[in-house]
Amino acid sequence: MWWFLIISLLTLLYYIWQKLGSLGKKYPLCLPHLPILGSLPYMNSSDQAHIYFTKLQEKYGHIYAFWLGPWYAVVVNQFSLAKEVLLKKGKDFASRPRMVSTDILSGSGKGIAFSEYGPQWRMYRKLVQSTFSLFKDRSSQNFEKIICQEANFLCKALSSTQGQSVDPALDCFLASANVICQFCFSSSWKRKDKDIEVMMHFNDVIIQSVARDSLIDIFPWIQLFPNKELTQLKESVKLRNKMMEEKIKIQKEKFNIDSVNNLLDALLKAKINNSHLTQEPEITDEHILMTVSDIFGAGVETTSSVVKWCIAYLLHYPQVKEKIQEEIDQKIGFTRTPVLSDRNQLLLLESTIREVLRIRPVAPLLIPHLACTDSSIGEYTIPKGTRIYINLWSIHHDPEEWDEPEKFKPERFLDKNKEQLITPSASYFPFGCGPRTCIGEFLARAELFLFMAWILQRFDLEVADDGELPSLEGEFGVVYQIIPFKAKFKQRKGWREAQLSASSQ
Ligand code: STR
Repeated sequence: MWWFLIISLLTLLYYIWQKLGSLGKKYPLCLPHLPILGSLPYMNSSDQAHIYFTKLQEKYGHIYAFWLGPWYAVVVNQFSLAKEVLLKKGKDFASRPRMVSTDILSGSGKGIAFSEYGPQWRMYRKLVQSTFSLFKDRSSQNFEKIICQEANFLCKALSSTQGQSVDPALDCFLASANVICQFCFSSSWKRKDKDIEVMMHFNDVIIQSVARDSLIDIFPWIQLFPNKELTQLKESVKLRNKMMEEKIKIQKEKFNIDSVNNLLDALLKAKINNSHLTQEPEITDEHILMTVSDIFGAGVETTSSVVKWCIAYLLHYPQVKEKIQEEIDQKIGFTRTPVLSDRNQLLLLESTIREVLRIRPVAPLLIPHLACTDSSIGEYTIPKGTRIYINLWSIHHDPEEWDEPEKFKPERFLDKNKEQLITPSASYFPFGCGPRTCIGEFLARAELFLFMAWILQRFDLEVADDGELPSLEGEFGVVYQIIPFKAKFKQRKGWREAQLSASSQ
């Protein structure tokens, strides 16, 4: 009897304390929820998450909350609120939730992409940023040179298909993998290396299972039971780590502290320099592995995926492709290959890439953020520990900001006279913004421009023999991947003739 009274009293006190604590505070509208399961029973939609979250705005407004099992989460669908989260109060929301899947991938929160906000994350990010400067303009190993070399291999591989229907995935993957591989390890793969296909496969598994709120990320105790998805993820991560460790081992043998040439060298040097400092964050072999693997994974998957989306859209809109080619013919012709400074000239190509990044953002929900302190968004209180989903998809498709957002219209990124690139709405940040903004944006933009310019100078893109256009509906994951498709890459007449006349001279 007594214990019953005491428990009731304590419950009542707790309830009153909670109520008092939230007095005067306003929380975002929340989806209905039950104990333990949270809002999950009310969220059974067949739509992909970013589309479902976009639709929920009609009922709940631009910002709303839900319970992902035991986790309180807030979805932000509007540019001005997202800017507050990412920029204005960037530091309040710069952490990442710990999840079973990301812990498996990142060795329990090491590396950069999925690690908590703090001195360790900052140090690794800075190390990567300073390594980028080794590849700037004047250096003998500058990015432009590396990308053009890979663009050349990519075009050679496409020409060897002799205009037959092929899936360009492997060649796009190889091209972006080799750019980032030279940045990380000063080495590259050959097309016939078996590793490439293996890597492409395990990357797909990782992308489809990491940070996408599968049940193991909501109820961690589920991992105590046999789980196929989890086993597959663990196997893929093991394979990835093995492959990266092999690369690291080879590069370590060549390491010379006085000649730092790539990311791994920079990390190894920092490890030696830090070893006698007790206050600096730790640099262990596992941290190095995870940092390099993050940069590698981020560099490969994102670029190759966008190149494929660009090809797919140009197959759907051949008139856009023709106009880009006219511009290439006029401004470059066939006597030389495209370089980065052509970006100021090939405005249609640039605007097409920008439009592809708008209409099919690489990461439609970014990577979930975590409030590291009590804070607010707009008029709403956000308690420490809240997961924040920025719905980039709805921000890029907001009808208040974009004219006919569902339509593919590259010219929206050009001024009236089509002479200058513009950003018609601020509601656009394909690479995120704030403290966690994409670290490789300039590299990605350079790769996208050069790969596409090289391809379109040489090839006409045609629909595969079966007449099927690529699906423009992708597969939801931490990267919004396109479903595999085939296309024909036919050498352009002008290019062929220019080659013949060059070889006869
Ligand atoms: C791809 C697969 C892999 O092997 C390793 C990683 C880790 C970094 C991830 C990357 C992934 C997917 C794309 C991410 C990137 C970090 C930043 C990038 C999520 C899972 C984006 O935000 C698009």
